Amino acid sequence: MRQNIVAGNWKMNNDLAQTETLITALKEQQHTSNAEVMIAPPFTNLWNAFEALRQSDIEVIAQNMHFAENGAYTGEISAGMLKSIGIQTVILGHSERRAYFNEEDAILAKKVDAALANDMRIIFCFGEELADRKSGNEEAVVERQIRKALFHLESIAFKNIVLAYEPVWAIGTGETASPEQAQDMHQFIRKTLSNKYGNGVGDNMSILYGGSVKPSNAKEIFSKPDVDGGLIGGAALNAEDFYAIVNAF
Ligand code: G2H
Repeated sequence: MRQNIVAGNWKMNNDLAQTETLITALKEQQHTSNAEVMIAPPFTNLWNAFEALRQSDIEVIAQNMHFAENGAYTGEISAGMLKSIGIQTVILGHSERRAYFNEEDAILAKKVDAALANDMRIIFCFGEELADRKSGNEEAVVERQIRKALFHLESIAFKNIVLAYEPVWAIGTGETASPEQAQDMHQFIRKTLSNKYGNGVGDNMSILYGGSVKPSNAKEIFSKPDVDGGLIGGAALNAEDFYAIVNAF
């Protein structure tokens, strides 16, 4: 079902001691909204974070995984490994994975299948680059990213998927899509899903916005009818800022 979600993507930040400090600060924050809260620390800190937050309402999630179950994939982590330490949700398709690690649509489709086969929930990220928006191709690019990685699935699979629209030009740049730009694209995404699978899938999909969300702009972005929350990078590294965003509904 559609729900409000705020997920903190720590990216490659925070060693073990820093993770413990940030989690202590997160636990001291008041949670006054109805948003589900998630944090995605680096792999090395997942188990400690999971243990530290076991009794809390913060879900610890992973930033990535490999599509294979196991085998000769040096440096990689499988869905089964994540599940074995209690991780239920994984971010897939982040633009940094696409840009720096050559994760193309076909690879992402395999990762999606592997996560679903392991009963994991997915936060699936996508979004256009600046050149796409400048040439008016943002909807075509987003439609293609969704179609190529997800449209081989049965509609039932979408129960375990959350979408995160992250325009690449707004990631870590300080530049944010305007609330209207986010709303327009989220509405388009919902319509794209409904056209393929029927209104049930489109209407029930949680669609997050990501890209330089901060305490000062979260409320306005989250107030848009088709925006169900955010995937937060930089501002998730500070507990007060993160909870200002969590509570911005
Ligand atoms: C987009 C976002 C989190 P930031 O990558 O996924 O990062 O909020 O730093 O733009």
